[in-house]
Amino acid sequence: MRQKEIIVIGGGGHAKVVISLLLADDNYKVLGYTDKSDRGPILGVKFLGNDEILPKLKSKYPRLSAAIGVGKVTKENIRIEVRKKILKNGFELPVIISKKALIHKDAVIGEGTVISDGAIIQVGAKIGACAIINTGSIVEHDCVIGDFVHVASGATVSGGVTIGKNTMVGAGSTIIQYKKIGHDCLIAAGAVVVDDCQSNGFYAGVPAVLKK
Ligand code: JB2
Repeated sequence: MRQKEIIVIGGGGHAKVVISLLLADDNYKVLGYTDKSDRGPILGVKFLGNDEILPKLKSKYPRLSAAIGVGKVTKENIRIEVRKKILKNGFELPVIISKKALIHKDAVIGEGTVISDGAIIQVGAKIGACAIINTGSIVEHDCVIGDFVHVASGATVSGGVTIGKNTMVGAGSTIIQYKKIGHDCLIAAGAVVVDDCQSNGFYAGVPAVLKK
């Protein structure tokens, strides 16, 4: 079997997880990672240089893919800029799914989305592009999750929930069924969301309330 060559953009905590998922997948050969500076080998994967090296890599490996290895979702979501760099340089942006995740066959997952170990994606769920469905989180039936959303480790998104683009669902939080969460929201770790959430809002607590 011919392995697909891939690089990871970013060399921090999320990149380490993405690299571990790729190393566990025989379909991929990880050539290295880029970052602003050398962070040393990550699980044996070498530093290639900063992102200025991307055009050179593309000409050397015309079928090269890239994975977004930057995880933070802030107001200025750097993942959006990293995606632009990847597409501008003509790299493919594959979906990366842990072999230890459970994905229903009818779920739809957009390009560049990363699904980590132990995540469960249920029937009818639709996940946009470049999202992170992190370790041990649950996206229940018929949820619609926007581009660049990060469902952090251990969060539960109950059935029929919709989440707008760029929203961060904090670690261990719960959103009850059929609620509508806007874009660019921050749901704090451990929050329990029982009402709809407006775009750009920061919600925390049990039950979660809008914070000023
Ligand atoms: O444009 C970029 C760029 N911007 C930041 N290109 C490249 N190639 N690299 C970039 N970086 C690099 O991403 C930074 O220089 C830094 O080395 C790395 C981010 O590392 P950090 O560990 O700070 O964050 P992270 O986003 O990898 O991980 C966070 O988010 C994950 C989802 C952590 O909070 C993790 O604990 C969390 N699981």
